[in-house]
Amino acid sequence: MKEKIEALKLRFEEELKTAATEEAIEALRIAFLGKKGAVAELMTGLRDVADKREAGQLINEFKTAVETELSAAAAALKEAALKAEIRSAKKLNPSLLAKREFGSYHPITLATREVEEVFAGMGFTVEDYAEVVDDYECFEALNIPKHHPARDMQDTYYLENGQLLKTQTSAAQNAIMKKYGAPLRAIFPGRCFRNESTDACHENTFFQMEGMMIDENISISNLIYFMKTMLSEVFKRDIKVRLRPGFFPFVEPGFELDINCLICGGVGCPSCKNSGWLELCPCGMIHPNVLKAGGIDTEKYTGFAFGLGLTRLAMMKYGVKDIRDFNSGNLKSLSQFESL
Ligand code: FA5
Repeated sequence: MKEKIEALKLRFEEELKTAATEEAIEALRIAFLGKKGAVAELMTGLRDVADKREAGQLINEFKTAVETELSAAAAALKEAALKAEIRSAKKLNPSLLAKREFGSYHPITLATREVEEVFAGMGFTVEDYAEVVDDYECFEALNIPKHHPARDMQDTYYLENGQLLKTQTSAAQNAIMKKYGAPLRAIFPGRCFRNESTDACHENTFFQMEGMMIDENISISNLIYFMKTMLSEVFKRDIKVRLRPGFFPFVEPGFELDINCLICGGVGCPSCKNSGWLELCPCGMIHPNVLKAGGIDTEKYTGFAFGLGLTRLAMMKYGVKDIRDFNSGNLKSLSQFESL
């Protein structure tokens, strides 16, 4: 009996080494501990043994050892499977699943974040400002007194208390100058409103991103450098731009910065009003009256400002032909940006 048990022990150890699956372990359990298994056979063989007590003890010890080793092997197998599952779970991107269930970022949000990142990398702070402002902030502080013809270009929606929905992010310039003083580098994206008819490149509600840099010796070269850097970082390819004189009462000199229409490649289409160019980012050197209104010492400091048309930038970046699609709430067109 002793020899038989020793032989079975060896066989068990050998077979256990190769049992690499739950099924193999279960088969081993049946082969050794099952009703017709090796241990049951040993028990039957007890009849013919002289020292039944000692043999019975040996069989029990063997049975316990087999049970213990089998459950340890099963536990080790489970742990290995769990570890493998955790390893493969790393490759799972839970945000993608969430996106599929809950929607995705709006392309204007994506464009805004990208531009913010570019300017943050160049030391600009990102500011937030109200959508409802007063006449002083939106016009007077910007060198646009009452009845100035420049107001005609920016009709908006007025509240009964005289406040208005801001027509331009420039409306925050005065408050931000007063908040930080000079030197100053800030960008401030925001929603703007204009009471005007819409077409493929005009909306009554759209986004701009204003930028201001005020310091000693700031010149047009600084302005051109920052505009070029922003455009090349955002579009990540060569695009044609043109700078031409532009009139805004709050800058002197002022420029219109246009980009070649990326929808039609410059031949002309409804997205660029058939001109091949899209007005994207007017800019200029901040007018001394505006600096003074913001409490800046004009003897010491100069600065530039720009008003980037963020919604138009998103149009060009993502190839959206009609600006009105952005506010349409049309999930079919907006869901295209899910993977961006
Ligand atoms: C302004 O709003 C000035 N505040 C910009 C500025 C800031 C100039 C600082 C100088 C210094 P404008 O009205 O051109 O300028 O608008 C700026 C940009 O906003 C336009 O080039 C265009 O890209 C975008 N934009 C203007 N109106 C609309 C509209 N109705 N729909 C969509 N985008 C528009």
